[in-house]
Amino acid sequence: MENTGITVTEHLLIHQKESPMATGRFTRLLSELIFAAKIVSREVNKAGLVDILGLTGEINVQGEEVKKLDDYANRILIYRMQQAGVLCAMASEENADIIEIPDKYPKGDYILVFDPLDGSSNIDVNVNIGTIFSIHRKTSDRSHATVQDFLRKGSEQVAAGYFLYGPSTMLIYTTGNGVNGFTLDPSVGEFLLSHPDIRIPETGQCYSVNESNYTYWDDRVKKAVEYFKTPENDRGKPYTARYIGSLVADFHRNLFRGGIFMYPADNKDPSKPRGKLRLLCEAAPLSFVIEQAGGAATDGQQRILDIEATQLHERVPLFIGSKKDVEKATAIVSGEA
Ligand code: P6P
Repeated sequence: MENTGITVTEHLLIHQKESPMATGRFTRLLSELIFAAKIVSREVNKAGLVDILGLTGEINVQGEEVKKLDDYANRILIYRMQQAGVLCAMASEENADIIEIPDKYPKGDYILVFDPLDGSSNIDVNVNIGTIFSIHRKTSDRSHATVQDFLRKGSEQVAAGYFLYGPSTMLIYTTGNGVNGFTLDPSVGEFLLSHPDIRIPETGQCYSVNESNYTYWDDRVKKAVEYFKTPENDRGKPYTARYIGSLVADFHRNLFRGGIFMYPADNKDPSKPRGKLRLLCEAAPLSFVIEQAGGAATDGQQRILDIEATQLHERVPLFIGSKKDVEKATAIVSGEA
């Protein structure tokens, strides 16, 4: 059993030989992400005390009202990461275009995509929210990164994970050698290894989906959701319904308890025929984590990590969680069962 209580840096050093990713430059990238997350965590934890819960009055590229904490988290991440000297460019769920690294800062060959504060609609009701991140290496020989450098398959990610701001602040991430969980100890300001080698149960006990979209689903999606609601399934009893409405929180619970999260395609909003969730900054990083933990993730037809993005803010249906549950849902949605 790995010795819990070590810091992220110590953990990276111990596993240096196993993970080609654990280079000094990657360690610097992760350290800067951690620094930014500590600042965001501090602000989230006092969000109820200062006038930061209101709206900025601005609208982001997704057409969603930007809450001050969203905007704050986005600015902190961009500021910290642009001066880290390890990125050639980054992209945020809050920004329409890629974010170049100013010439005054040194550059590296990592590419970072992030959702600065996912679950933002829950900020002012004090529900868990999170920061999701995805890391690629630039492979093109272009002198400057372009959006083309971001339009990759999720299987090419070199690392991915999320920070969860809840009763405790956690970091869950993978570099392709399993998944480890670290919990922030505010008294020392360090993320300490608390959940080594996380594995998701092969089948779960809960299903997570926003059933208010029922009338907008096609018949196969309705049949797949029904499978989890009735005793006519491989468990012989209904799964428990659990839906927080904050992707990171729902994902994190299912990662430890087992189960399936679904955000299917729906015809609710003609501008979002493939559902609401974004491929590059939500589905792909969480799919890397779930597969490394022994789970699975599809868009109802194919493996999320096999999908090559065609645009920066591409949306994708998402079925993610316990391997057997995702396989069953995918078989039904794709018409194979
Ligand atoms: P709905 C939050 O805004 C978010 O992007 C995810 O965190 C969450 O899973 C989803 O939207 C909830 O969407 O349509 O069920 O409210």
